[in-house]
Amino acid sequence: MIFLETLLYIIKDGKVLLIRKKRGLGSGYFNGVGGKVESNEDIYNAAIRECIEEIGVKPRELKWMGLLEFWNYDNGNVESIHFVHVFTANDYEGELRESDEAEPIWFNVGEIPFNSMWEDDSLWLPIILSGRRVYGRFIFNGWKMINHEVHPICI
Ligand code: 8OG
Repeated sequence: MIFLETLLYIIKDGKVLLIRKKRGLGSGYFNGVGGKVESNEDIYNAAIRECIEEIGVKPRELKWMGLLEFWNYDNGNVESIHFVHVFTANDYEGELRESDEAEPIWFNVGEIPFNSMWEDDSLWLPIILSGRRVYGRFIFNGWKMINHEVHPICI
Protein backbone atom coordinates (compact mmCIF):
# COMPACT_ATOMS: atom_id res chain seq x y z
CA MET A 1 0.00 0.00 0.00
CA ILE A 2 1.34 3.46 -0.91
CA PHE A 3 0.64 6.48 1.31
CA LEU A 4 1.04 10.15 0.39
CA GLU A 5 1.97 12.19 3.46
CA THR A 6 3.37 15.52 4.63
CA LEU A 7 5.86 16.74 7.21
CA LEU A 8 6.21 20.39 8.22
CA TYR A 9 8.87 22.16 10.27
CA ILE A 10 8.18 25.70 11.51
CA ILE A 11 11.53 27.47 11.88
CA LYS A 12 11.56 30.83 13.66
CA ASP A 13 14.18 32.88 15.58
CA GLY A 14 16.81 30.11 15.32
CA LYS A 15 14.42 27.50 16.71
CA VAL A 16 12.50 24.66 15.14
CA LEU A 17 9.09 23.54 16.33
CA LEU A 18 8.79 19.78 16.82
CA ILE A 19 6.02 17.72 18.27
CA ARG A 20 6.27 14.87 20.72
CA LYS A 21 3.96 12.43 19.01
CA LYS A 22 1.47 10.96 21.47
CA ARG A 23 -0.14 8.26 19.31
CA GLY A 24 0.00 6.47 15.93
CA LEU A 25 3.10 5.68 13.88
CA GLY A 26 6.24 6.95 15.63
CA SER A 27 4.55 7.70 18.95
CA GLY A 28 7.02 8.82 21.65
CA TYR A 29 9.32 10.25 18.97
CA PHE A 30 9.85 13.91 18.19
CA ASN A 31 8.87 14.82 14.64
CA GLY A 32 7.56 17.61 12.46
CA VAL A 33 3.79 17.94 12.17
CA GLY A 34 2.14 15.95 9.42
CA GLY A 35 0.11 13.02 8.26
CA LYS A 36 -1.79 11.62 5.32
CA VAL A 37 -2.97 13.71 2.37
CA GLU A 38 -6.74 13.34 1.93
CA SER A 39 -8.45 12.74 -1.42
CA ASN A 40 -9.87 16.27 -1.77
CA GLU A 41 -6.68 18.25 -1.08
CA ASP A 42 -3.22 18.97 -2.43
CA ILE A 43 -0.01 18.46 -0.45
CA TYR A 44 0.18 22.15 0.65
CA ASN A 45 -3.35 22.17 2.03
CA ALA A 46 -2.74 18.81 3.72
CA ALA A 47 0.36 20.20 5.46
CA ILE A 48 -1.60 23.27 6.65
CA ARG A 49 -4.57 21.18 7.84
CA GLU A 50 -2.38 18.71 9.74
CA CYS A 51 -0.60 21.60 11.50
CA ILE A 52 -3.90 23.19 12.58
CA GLU A 53 -5.26 19.81 13.75
CA GLU A 54 -2.14 18.78 15.67
CA ILE A 55 -0.95 22.04 17.30
CA GLY A 56 -3.69 24.63 16.65
CA VAL A 57 -1.74 27.09 14.48
CA LYS A 58 -1.86 27.97 10.77
CA PRO A 59 1.63 27.97 9.21
CA ARG A 60 2.60 30.92 6.98
CA GLU A 61 4.49 30.84 3.66
CA LEU A 62 5.07 27.14 3.19
CA LYS A 63 8.15 26.21 1.21
CA TRP A 64 8.49 22.78 -0.42
CA MET A 65 11.79 21.30 0.79
CA GLY A 66 11.83 17.78 -0.50
CA LEU A 67 10.53 14.27 -0.92
CA LEU A 68 11.29 11.31 1.32
CA GLU A 69 10.39 7.72 0.51
CA PHE A 70 10.02 5.22 3.33
CA TRP A 71 9.86 1.59 2.19
CA ASN A 72 8.79 -0.63 5.09
CA TYR A 73 9.54 -4.32 4.70
CA ASP A 74 8.67 -7.18 6.97
CA ASN A 75 10.37 -10.53 6.32
CA GLY A 76 11.24 -9.53 2.75
CA ASN A 77 7.69 -8.40 1.82
CA VAL A 78 6.97 -4.72 1.33
CA GLU A 79 4.28 -3.72 3.84
CA SER A 80 3.91 -0.02 3.10
CA ILE A 81 5.55 2.73 1.06
CA HIS A 82 5.27 6.33 2.28
CA PHE A 83 5.91 9.28 -0.05
CA VAL A 84 6.41 12.17 2.35
CA HIS A 85 6.59 15.77 1.08
CA VAL A 86 8.55 17.99 3.47
CA PHE A 87 7.82 21.69 3.99
CA THR A 88 9.19 24.50 6.09
CA ALA A 89 7.37 27.63 7.26
CA ASN A 90 8.89 30.72 8.86
CA ASP A 91 5.86 31.87 10.87
CA TYR A 92 2.36 30.93 11.97
CA GLU A 93 -0.97 32.44 12.99
CA GLY A 94 -2.71 31.61 16.27
CA GLU A 95 -1.72 30.17 19.62
CA LEU A 96 0.17 26.89 19.99
CA ARG A 97 -1.73 24.21 21.85
CA GLU A 98 -1.32 20.56 22.72
CA SER A 99 -3.73 18.01 21.18
CA ASP A 100 -4.49 14.30 21.72
CA GLU A 101 -1.92 13.61 19.02
CA ALA A 102 0.91 16.01 19.74
CA GLU A 103 2.72 18.26 22.20
CA PRO A 104 4.54 21.17 20.50
CA ILE A 105 8.09 21.89 21.75
CA TRP A 106 10.71 24.37 20.45
CA PHE A 107 14.34 23.27 20.02
CA ASN A 108 17.39 25.31 19.07
CA VAL A 109 18.33 24.44 15.48
CA GLY A 110 21.69 23.10 16.76
CA GLU A 111 20.08 20.98 19.50
CA ILE A 112 17.68 18.67 17.69
CA PRO A 113 16.99 15.50 19.80
CA PHE A 114 17.99 13.00 17.09
CA ASN A 115 18.30 10.20 19.69
CA SER A 116 14.53 10.41 20.23
CA MET A 117 13.60 10.64 16.55
CA TRP A 118 13.25 8.30 13.60
CA GLU A 119 16.64 6.77 12.77
CA ASP A 120 16.85 8.44 9.35
CA ASP A 121 16.11 12.01 10.47
CA SER A 122 19.73 12.88 11.28
CA LEU A 123 20.60 12.06 7.63
CA TRP A 124 18.31 14.61 5.99
CA LEU A 125 16.84 17.07 8.52
CA PRO A 126 20.12 19.02 8.94
CA ILE A 127 20.17 19.55 5.14
CA ILE A 128 16.65 20.98 5.20
CA LEU A 129 17.40 23.13 8.26
CA SER A 130 20.34 24.60 6.35
CA GLY A 131 17.89 25.69 3.63
CA ARG A 132 18.63 23.06 0.98
CA ARG A 133 16.07 20.74 -0.62
CA VAL A 134 16.50 17.02 -0.36
CA TYR A 135 15.41 13.67 -1.79
CA GLY A 136 15.82 10.59 0.39
CA ARG A 137 14.93 6.92 0.17
CA PHE A 138 15.00 4.80 3.32
CA ILE A 139 14.47 1.06 3.47
CA PHE A 140 13.25 -0.36 6.77
CA ASN A 141 12.89 -4.00 7.72
CA GLY A 142 11.00 -4.65 10.95
CA TRP A 143 11.29 -0.89 11.72
CA LYS A 144 15.10 -1.00 11.53
CA MET A 145 16.75 1.01 8.73
CA ILE A 146 18.69 -1.39 6.48
CA ASN A 147 19.51 0.89 3.54
CA HIS A 148 19.30 4.54 2.60
CA GLU A 149 20.24 7.17 0.07
CA VAL A 150 20.07 10.94 0.41
CA HIS A 151 20.61 13.47 -2.40
CA PRO A 152 20.40 17.24 -2.44
CA ILE A 153 17.93 18.57 -5.06
CA CYS A 154 19.48 21.07 -7.46
CA ILE A 155 16.92 23.90 -7.30
O1 8OG B 1 -0.78 10.32 10.57
P1 8OG B 1 0.31 9.31 10.65
O2 8OG B 1 0.58 8.83 12.05
O3 8OG B 1 0.21 8.20 9.63
O4 8OG B 1 1.62 10.11 10.21
C1 8OG B 1 2.85 9.50 10.13
C2 8OG B 1 3.87 10.62 9.99
O5 8OG B 1 5.16 10.07 10.23
C3 8OG B 1 3.90 11.23 8.59
O6 8OG B 1 3.97 12.62 8.72
C4 8OG B 1 5.15 10.66 7.96
C5 8OG B 1 6.00 10.44 9.17
N1 8OG B 1 7.12 9.51 9.05
C6 8OG B 1 7.15 8.17 8.66
N2 8OG B 1 8.43 7.72 8.69
C7 8OG B 1 9.20 8.76 9.12
C8 8OG B 1 10.58 8.92 9.36
O7 8OG B 1 11.39 7.99 9.21
N3 8OG B 1 11.01 10.16 9.78
C9 8OG B 1 10.12 11.18 9.98
N4 8OG B 1 10.60 12.36 10.42
N5 8OG B 1 8.82 11.06 9.77
C10 8OG B 1 8.37 9.86 9.34
O8 8OG B 1 6.16 7.55 8.30
